[in-house]
Amino acid sequence: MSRKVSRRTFGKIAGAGALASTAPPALNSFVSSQDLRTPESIGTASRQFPKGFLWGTATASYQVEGAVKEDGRGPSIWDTFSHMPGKVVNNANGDVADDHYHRYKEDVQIMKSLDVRAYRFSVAWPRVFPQGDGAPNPKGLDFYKRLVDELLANNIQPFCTLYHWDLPQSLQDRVGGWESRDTSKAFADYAGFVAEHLSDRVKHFFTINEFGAFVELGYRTGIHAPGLRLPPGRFNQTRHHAVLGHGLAVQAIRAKAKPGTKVGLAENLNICVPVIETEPHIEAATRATRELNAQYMTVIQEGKYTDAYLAAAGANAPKFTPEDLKSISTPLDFAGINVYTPTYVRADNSPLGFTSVHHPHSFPHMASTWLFVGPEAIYWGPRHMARIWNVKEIYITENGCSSADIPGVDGTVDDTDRVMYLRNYLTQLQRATSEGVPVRGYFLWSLMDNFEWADGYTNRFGLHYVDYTTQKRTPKLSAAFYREVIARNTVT
Ligand code: GBH
Repeated sequence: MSRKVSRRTFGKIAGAGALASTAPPALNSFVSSQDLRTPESIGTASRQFPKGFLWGTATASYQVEGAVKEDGRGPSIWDTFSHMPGKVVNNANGDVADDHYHRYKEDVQIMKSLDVRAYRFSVAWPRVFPQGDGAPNPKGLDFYKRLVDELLANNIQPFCTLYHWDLPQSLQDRVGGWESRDTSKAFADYAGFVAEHLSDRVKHFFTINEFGAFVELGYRTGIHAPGLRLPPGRFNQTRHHAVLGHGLAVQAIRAKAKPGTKVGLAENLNICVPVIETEPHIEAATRATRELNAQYMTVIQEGKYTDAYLAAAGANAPKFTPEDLKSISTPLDFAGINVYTPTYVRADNSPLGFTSVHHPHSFPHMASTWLFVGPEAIYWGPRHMARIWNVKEIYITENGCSSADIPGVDGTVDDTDRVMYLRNYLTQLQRATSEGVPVRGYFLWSLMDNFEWADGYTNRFGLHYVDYTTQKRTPKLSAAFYREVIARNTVT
């Protein structure tokens, strides 16, 4: 006991300090202007977000809406896929999901209770064009008009995603989905049509959500709809058609929407984080970000595929024309990135000058095993976007996590791990904005628990717990946390 200070002794010393009229000298020498004994000293001005920072939440059509056969909606590839035995955990599907199609007014009220100022939702393409192309279905579009009106009446800005993976089944059947340029063109026509009819009330559109997920999982590994495992040549061509669809959609939206409408995308950028923040590793992470996003964000921003990607693909490289590249790289008004996990990168002497470092077995992750906790990703993601491609307006279009949420006897969910996750990511996001990285807003994934694709209903990402038998929504501890963040515009 001689040299170590026991906890109890330390408590006494600290208590004595708190009672004294001046702070202990040791603290004074580090902190000049703050009294650490007051609650006000926690969450100081240095943790503030810029004035007018837009706080929001996000969802996607198939994950929340349900009502899959209502008002003329056609089937999507996710209806088909989720009804195939063994594709989704517990053979779950989105037939009902959160029943948001009928409960959207209640859901706008739970947004209101968080005091979010923005909501990112997606339009189900097969509600608007049940066959993907051809005759539109006005009743399908009407749902989104009602939703948007409800949002605006509650002072919440609508941000509309046009493709969050629910491709009309008819396009898959008739032309092979994104394997065909016909789908790229049909997507542009649909996007233009929606923008024409919603841009009187929606000012921000995202074309496509996460090329890096739906193309890879749907057409290469087969874990997502349509469940294909294409050989490399056909697969690279599919990637190309997806970015082409994005570019053509940007042009169609510009042609049809009201002046002042802004258009961007929401990509799960492969975010390269330097293993140590020293110049060589930072430069390596910057090079890596271009190369590891070559098929999607890089070609969209630069109008060409990187030499390294084309060389590595060889005979399997996508076939394209110069006009394709021009369409793909049509300038955007803003970029959205979905931020979950980091890819750690270090500098080396290889031809490309970097290596990505695997997560060791002990690396912490959330309830979803892929969701490694790397808060620095939300600092480096926007920083790379601004530095590499000079993007002037950035949104975090998704960030959040799954947690093993189990309600207590009184129904509350104390998701302290989600609060920990969010606090750490927001701290890094604030670091970015404080350095002048132009991040304008943040959409937390998700407003409420929902259909988590191949994981069914097992992994919950919501700020609100959803009881799927009663459809009751209950705010979790993280909802109270997020409300405070918004109210104070600071990391709390
Ligand atoms: C986003 O994807 C989606 O946009 C959203 O719809 C989703 O609900 C949310 O995040 C949470 O997952 O099965 O091991 O191959 C995030 C990026 C990419 C993460 C694919 C899961 C599959 C891992 N996703 N990944 S694995």
